[in-house]
Amino acid sequence: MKILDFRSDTLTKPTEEMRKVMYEAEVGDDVYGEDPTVRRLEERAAELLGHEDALFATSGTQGNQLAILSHCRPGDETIVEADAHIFLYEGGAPAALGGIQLRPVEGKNGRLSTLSVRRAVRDASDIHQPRTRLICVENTHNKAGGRVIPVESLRELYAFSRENGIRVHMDGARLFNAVVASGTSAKEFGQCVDSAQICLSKGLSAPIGSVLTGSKEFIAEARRWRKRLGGGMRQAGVIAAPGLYALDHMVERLAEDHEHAKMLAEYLNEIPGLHVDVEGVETNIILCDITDSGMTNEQFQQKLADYHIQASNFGEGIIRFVTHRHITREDVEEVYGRLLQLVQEGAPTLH
Ligand code: TLP
Repeated sequence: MKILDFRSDTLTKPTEEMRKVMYEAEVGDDVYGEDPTVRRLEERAAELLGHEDALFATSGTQGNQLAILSHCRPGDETIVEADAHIFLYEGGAPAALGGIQLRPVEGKNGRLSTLSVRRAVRDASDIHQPRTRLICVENTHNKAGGRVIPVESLRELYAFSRENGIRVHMDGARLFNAVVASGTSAKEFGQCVDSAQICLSKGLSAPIGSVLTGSKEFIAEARRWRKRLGGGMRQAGVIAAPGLYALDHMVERLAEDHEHAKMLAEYLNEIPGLHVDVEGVETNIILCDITDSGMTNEQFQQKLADYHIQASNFGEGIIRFVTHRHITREDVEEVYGRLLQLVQEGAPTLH
C-alpha cells in the first residue's frame, strides 16, 4: 500500500530539473557578495515583491526572525495574530534573541482587523508602555487552514500602520498559494508591507531556503543579523539555484494542489464523524475536525497510519491535511476509499 503523506508541503522533494540546475549552478563566496546565483535569486524575489532588495535565508523561521530583529529594538512590541506561526512555532525567538515582546491579537480566519490592531497599539507618549514597532501578518495563514488574507484588508492595515509609524512584516511562507488562489500578484501584496518572507521549500518544492525582501537599508541590517546568527553562507548558489527555478517554474502548478485539497475536503466531510468547512478551503491546507469521531488525535492518527495515511496533529480535535506535488488526484480518491474502509471495518493491525 502506497503511503499517502499529507503532513506538510515541506515534504516535497526537488524535481529532476532542480537537481540539474544545482549541479550546474555558478557559485562564489556569498559572504563576500560574490555568488552570482544567490544574487540572481535575491534580485528575482525583490522584483516579484516590488521591494528594493532581498536576502537569501536558510528557512522561513530564519527569514521571519531576521525581519523582527531588524525592524525592532530590545523592549519593543510586535503585534501578531494569535495563531501566527511566528507566535506558535518559532521557539519564542523574538524574546530569546532580541528582547522583543510579542503581542498576540485574535484575528478572523487569520485576518487581523485594523480596529483590533488599533486597540492593541501602545500609547507612545506613556513611559510605562513598550513601543509598538511592528505588525506581522501571515499569508496564507497556516493555522487558519491556509486562508488567504485579501489584499484590501492588508492595504487598510498598512495605511493605518504608516500613519502611526509602525512597520508591517508579512510571513509569506505560502504567499504564492495566496497569489494563485486570489489572482492578486505578489507585487500587489508586497505593496502592503515593508518586508516579506517567502519560502521556497514548501509547495514550490525547492529543497531549502527562503527569501526576505524589503528596503535596501532593512536588508543591510538583516544581512548583519544573519551573519551574527551564523547564517552567512559561502557557495550557496547550489541551494539558491533550485529556489530560483521554483520561483520561475513551480508557482502555477499550485492550482493543482488547491484543486486536490478541495476534493479531499469534500471527501473527508462525507466520512461519518469528520467535519471540514469545505468553503473555507481556499488553498492547500485542510483542517479536519475529528471531535465527533470520539477518538483522540493520537488514536485517529494511529488509525490513519494503519491505512498508510499520514496527517498532522494541529491542536485538540483538529487534524491537518496538506496537499502538495507528490499527491495526485488518484491519491485523493484512494484516501477516500481507505477512509470509508477505516470507518466501516475498523483499522486492521499491520505488521
Ligand atoms: N510551517 C511548518 C510547521 O512549522 C508547522 C508546516 O509544516 O506548515 N511560516 C509559516 C506560515 C509556516 O507554515 C512555516 C512552516 C514557517 C513560517 C517556517 O518555515 P521553516 O520550516 O522553513 O522554518
